[in-house]
Amino acid sequence: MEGALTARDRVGIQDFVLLDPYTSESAFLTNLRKRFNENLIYTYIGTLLVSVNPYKELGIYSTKQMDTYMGVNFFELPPHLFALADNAYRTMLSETNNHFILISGESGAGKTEASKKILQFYAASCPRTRLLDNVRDRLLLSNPVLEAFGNAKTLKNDNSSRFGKYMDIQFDFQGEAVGGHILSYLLEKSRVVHQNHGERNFHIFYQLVEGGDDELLRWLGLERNPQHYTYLVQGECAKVSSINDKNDWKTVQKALAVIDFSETDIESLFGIIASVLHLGNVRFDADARGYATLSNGSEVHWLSQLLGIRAQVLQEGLTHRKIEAREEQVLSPFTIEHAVYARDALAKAVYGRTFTWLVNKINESLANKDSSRKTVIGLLDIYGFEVFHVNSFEQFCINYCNEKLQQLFIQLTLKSEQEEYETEGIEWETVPYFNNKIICDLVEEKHRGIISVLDEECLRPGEATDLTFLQRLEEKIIGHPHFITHKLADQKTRKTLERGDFRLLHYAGEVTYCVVGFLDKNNDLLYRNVKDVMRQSKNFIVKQCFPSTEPDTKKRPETVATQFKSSLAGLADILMAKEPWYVRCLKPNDAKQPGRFDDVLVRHQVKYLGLMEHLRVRRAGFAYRRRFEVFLQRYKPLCPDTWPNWKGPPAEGVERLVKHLGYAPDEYKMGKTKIFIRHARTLFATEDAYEVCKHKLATRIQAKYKGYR
Ligand code: AD9
Ligand code: MG
Repeated sequence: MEGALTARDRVGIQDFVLLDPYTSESAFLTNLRKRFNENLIYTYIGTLLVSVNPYKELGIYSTKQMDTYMGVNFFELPPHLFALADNAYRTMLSETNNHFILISGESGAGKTEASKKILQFYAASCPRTRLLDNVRDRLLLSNPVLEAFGNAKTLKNDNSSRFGKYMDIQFDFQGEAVGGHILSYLLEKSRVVHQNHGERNFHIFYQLVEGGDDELLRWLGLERNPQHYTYLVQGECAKVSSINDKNDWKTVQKALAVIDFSETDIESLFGIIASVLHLGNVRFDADARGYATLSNGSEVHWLSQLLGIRAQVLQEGLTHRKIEAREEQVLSPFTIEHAVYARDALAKAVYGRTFTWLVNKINESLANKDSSRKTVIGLLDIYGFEVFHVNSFEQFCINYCNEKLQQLFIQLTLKSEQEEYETEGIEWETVPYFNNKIICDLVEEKHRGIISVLDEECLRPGEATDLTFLQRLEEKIIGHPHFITHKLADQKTRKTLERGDFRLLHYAGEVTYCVVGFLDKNNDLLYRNVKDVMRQSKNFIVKQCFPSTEPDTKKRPETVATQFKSSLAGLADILMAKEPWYVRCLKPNDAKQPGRFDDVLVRHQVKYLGLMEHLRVRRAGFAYRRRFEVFLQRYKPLCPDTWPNWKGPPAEGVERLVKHLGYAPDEYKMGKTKIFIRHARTLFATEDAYEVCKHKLATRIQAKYKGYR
């Protein structure tokens, strides 16, 4: 029909590799927008999946959809998260190796949703034995529990992850999910005691107050009103229309029961959550000498009750500090300011340690008791890049983490891919890209990096302040193209920078950090006698979180940033040892609304995520590569020359094999040790042929045996 739109005009193309012209950012954006308007949120770049958050239910994750995608080759169906998950799963099974799925994108782009859908897909897809159904449930139900304790409403996302999560799903050789293991990264503890306007504390507090039954609240000494609690009202948005705290409470209760939480665990857990709320309501007055005393005893009464610590001991711990003077210990009273600080530090410590306990407890329940070898698929879902009006130490850590993941992506795709062509002697025209290593170094380099400078300042208690930290940065990092302060800025930039700020030009954009609180948050100190007080607790979990054997080191514990830096390095090692799959999530608008595709916003993300460069490398390069021996071993039944055994050099065998299969000369290249195949679909066609052939072989063998019987 003349004038009618073709389907391709309307819904765009499914794989950017086929985009024409493939170097045009506008064409890329147009394709994304077309598809988004048709509710087609997924598009491939080869085997990488680009996803745009629809901000509405699309009905594309049903069990029927899961069935549709199970066991089907990648390009046979429209792009979908399930296709990627299924392919990772089947490759893991056929090659018996480990994989991971890196889900990235900025805050609110849809990472956590994607990771949940993938987990649901695995839970539904692998073969079922009744015995292991429980593992499946536990894997699935660990999510609502961790989200309740580790997610919160921020200005960017009503369910923002405030911790990083890496989860290994373990499969046995039949492809059955047999266990899992979670690693968590740096929880944003400061949220327990402070929330910015328009943000909330962690979901669990509101769930308990809204959803806990009357008897439970009475037992915990809580009011059914979040407004009553200082720690819950600072953001002035205790109620959020998109969140149903009551229902979520029920889900968490059910989940805890499935993940083996005993009654004692649960009682202790909610005893702690309630204690944190009571702690937040502890007020201080000044006595005649100006020292802090408790305004009233009722909160301490409840704390004493719930934590199983004598009220007198608690009271002393909240208003005094123990100082060691020569041989003896002296109690030194706090000023009000100190007392507030110590109270908040305690609340953060108790919550943070309880979160760690929770992750350990879930891991116990997910642990696979069978020690036989397993293969894993790791799912990485961390906090996305975020920029607020005021950014502090927390954003610095979160954005640094995103910087590291971008670096990993670059290393695994753009850099190593191009280097491999070189070492294998494949002709190749280099694709330039922005390498953010320079920013990672700026943050983490020994002696000169921001973390090192911060740590050094933390070593000068009493002398150093947040502002001296800024001065040191200015002295040490002068001239770095990604670092600006008021002093170092040109006339124009200076106008937009406060004196107490520094600005980093991250891969994903500029962020201005306010240094206030950096030293304190990096030190994360808890007065020793407060720890001593907690050690007396009879609460089952607190006892484990503050063990009496905890080394009371004279040595300084590692700072928060340094610990985070090492745990991220550990994560990179874990990932580097596995085969990668990528989901790049994009946020279509800042209003969290369906049907709105903001060109400027999406273009910015396409740019900084390096999607155009990735497409260029994919287009000009090869989707698959296999060592000659591996390729030959698998596909040798497909060619009479190589079956049953090829005695000559492997490269020659591979050459015979692909010629026999009719590969076009342009479709593959022979490197020094590997064959390179241009399009994934060619390999999938070969894989299909192999499946057919395997089936025929099996039938022939069966027939032969029948003859013997
Ligand atoms: V953060 O870095 O943790 O702050 P995420 O994890 O990237 O962020 P999240 O997955 O939580 O974002 O998605 C934000 C919201 O977008 C969700 O709560 C959903 O309301 C919405 N969303 C995301 N993905 C989808 C989807 N595939 N379908 C429908 C979605 N809604
Ligand atoms: Mg998230």
